[in-house]
Amino acid sequence: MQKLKLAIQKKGRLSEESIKLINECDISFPNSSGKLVTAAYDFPIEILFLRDDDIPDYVQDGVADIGIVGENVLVESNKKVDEVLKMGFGKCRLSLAVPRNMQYNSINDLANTSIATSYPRILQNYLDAKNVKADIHVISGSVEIAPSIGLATAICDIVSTGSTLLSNGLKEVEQIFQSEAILVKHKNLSTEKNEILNNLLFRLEAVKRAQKNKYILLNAPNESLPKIFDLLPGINAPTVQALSKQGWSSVHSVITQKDFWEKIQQLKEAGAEGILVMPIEKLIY
Ligand code: PRT
Ligand code: ZN
Repeated sequence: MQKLKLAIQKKGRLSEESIKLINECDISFPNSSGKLVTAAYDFPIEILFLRDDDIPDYVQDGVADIGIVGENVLVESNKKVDEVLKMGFGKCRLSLAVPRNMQYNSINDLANTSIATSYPRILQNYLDAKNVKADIHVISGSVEIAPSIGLATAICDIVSTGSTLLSNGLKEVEQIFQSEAILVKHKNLSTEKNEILNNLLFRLEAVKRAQKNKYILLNAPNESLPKIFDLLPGINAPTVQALSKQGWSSVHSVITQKDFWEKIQQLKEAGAEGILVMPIEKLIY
């Protein structure tokens, strides 16, 4: 039987979350430290541990069938692969930043300056779209020190919390690209491999959906139920069971993580008591 080859980052910001998500799909593999490739025990998949920059290339060439990589790396690489699923982690942005004391009103202020970056392609596309000509200085690491050593006027780099910019005396002036980890696939997978991928996607989606929702149990007097039902659209109508306490019911439902605290408050105000909230492991529609 064929195995689907999945490339993930060997060591770095996406490694832990990638492995965690695979494990949550009930796919386990031996401790991988130091290995380039390992096979899962309980799913027809092989995991390749690579540098993130190599993943788009490997997937394009079919050395790996699928891969998890940052959209920033993928777009910069310009490799031909299909995007399958946004993973919901590794979120960051690619931004332009300048020294804090520089007057900055618009991107036109960067015309004819030099900008240091590890993302020349994305930056060039952005500058072209804005009709700004600047000299792009490609460096592979520690981009944030370029202005202070006189290498460039501005930088274009990944920002997450902004603390790296702050501690280097820089300010973020334009966000040019939003990124998160994404699952990509080789353009021509065999039917058999596509089938394995679909099984994996079914699991991944159930896990991701579960992470976005919570299971909720509450008690309420029967006269409050109509108001409570209005607050609980859920995936199905909520389950209602009579309590031994006369005139009271227990309600079970699923609510989204997004507006969770607001909903709990509203449920309380509507008469709910003894609200119990639990994580969901898998959620399948
Ligand atoms: O060794 P390998 O080549 O595999 O790893 P790498 O060092 O190239 O990549 P790594 O592990 O640093 O990042 C992998 C991916 O994580 C990136 O391609 C992004 O898609 C994503 N990601 C998410 C980030 C960040 N957040 C991030 N904060 N990548 C880098 N950073 C760096 C950024 O370059 C800057 O130096 O963190 C600094 C800024 O962070 P803040 O929080 O100070 O703003
Ligand atoms: Zn890298």
